[in-house]
Amino acid sequence: QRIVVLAGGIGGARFLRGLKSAVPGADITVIGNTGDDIHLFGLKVCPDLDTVMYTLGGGIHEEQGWGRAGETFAVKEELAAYGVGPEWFGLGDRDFATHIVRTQMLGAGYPLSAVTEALCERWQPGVRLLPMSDDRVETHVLIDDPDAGAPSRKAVHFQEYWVRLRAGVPAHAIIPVGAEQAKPAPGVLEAIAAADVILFPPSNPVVSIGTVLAVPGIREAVADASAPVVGLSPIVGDAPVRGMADKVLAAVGVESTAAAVAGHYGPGLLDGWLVDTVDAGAVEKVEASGIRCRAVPLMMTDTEATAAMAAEALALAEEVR
Ligand code: GDP
Ligand code: FO1
Ligand code: CA
Repeated sequence: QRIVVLAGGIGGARFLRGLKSAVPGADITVIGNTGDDIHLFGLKVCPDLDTVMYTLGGGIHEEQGWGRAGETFAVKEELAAYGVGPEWFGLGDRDFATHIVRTQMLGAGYPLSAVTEALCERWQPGVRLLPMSDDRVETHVLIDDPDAGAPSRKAVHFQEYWVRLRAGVPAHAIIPVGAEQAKPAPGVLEAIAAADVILFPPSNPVVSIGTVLAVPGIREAVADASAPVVGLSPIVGDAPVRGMADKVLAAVGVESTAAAVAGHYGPGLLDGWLVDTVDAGAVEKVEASGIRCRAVPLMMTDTEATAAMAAEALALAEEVR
């Protein structure tokens, strides 16, 4: 069974762990969001690709959900001693090595997809991990500029909005800079076309899955694929389980409800949608829009619970096939 999963970081990675456990023999291709990528200290950091790679490869800091287990921060402290920032982004020593290897290979001319494959040789995530694109795409967030004299707005990198500002200021727009010119990475469109099932894990619908779909050709390929497309709601009880999905959904004019997120993807893209049991009231509304919907437990408390979610998603895919 060929399964294609469009994924962000923590939500995507945890879901993939459950999916692997639910269908051990499956051939899984992950199309990872690279809009969160940021250049720091001359290095290219790919948070979502790394979160998937470390989570499936056994290197993740489990409680935190991102970064390495057993991490130390000597390099960060030394940089701070030189007064070289930004200090708000926590790069650990172990993690730094990943970014050094990546940047070195990119500098030698390898595309990000080849670099990701090389990094995965070490981590053996058990899935084929593809960046959505080899081209640079950077998600920016439009916020109020408090330093300007007259009321005005400025765009900041998504990581600055999320990590430095903790999504504590209004987001007026989400801009995937470079997406329009980006091409899908080698293998992305082929994997979508050849898939038996396409899944949208409980990832951020705007800055993770939305950014992947913003690469020209990917949304069209998913819509045209012969495989059923089934998503799992990242919104439970009208709020994100973690993160800032409510803030970025508001920025694109979408309510933070499981039904509204399904409507945002639309029946042109989704054949099936899973909502949490607390949102069972949304099922009728989603089905009225032409998307098959079921209410099942959607909290990824452990691998077993997550595997059950993945099994429900695959069962719904069979139903709509
Ligand atoms: P990020 O890149 O680290 O933000 O990770 P993703 O974009 O892949 O996933 C983030 C989304 O996953 C957030 O909107 C969360 O609400 C959602 N999420 C996290 N844990 C859970 C969970 O246990 N259940 C559900 N349904 N959603 C979750
Ligand atoms: N998230 C934080 O909240 N604070 C950090 O300092 C931070 C550092 C970091 C370093 C490497 C990495 O791969 C991820 C990191 N993250 C950090 C997580 C990341 O910013 C977010 O989880 C996602 O990009 C949000 O989608
Ligand atoms: Ca992310």
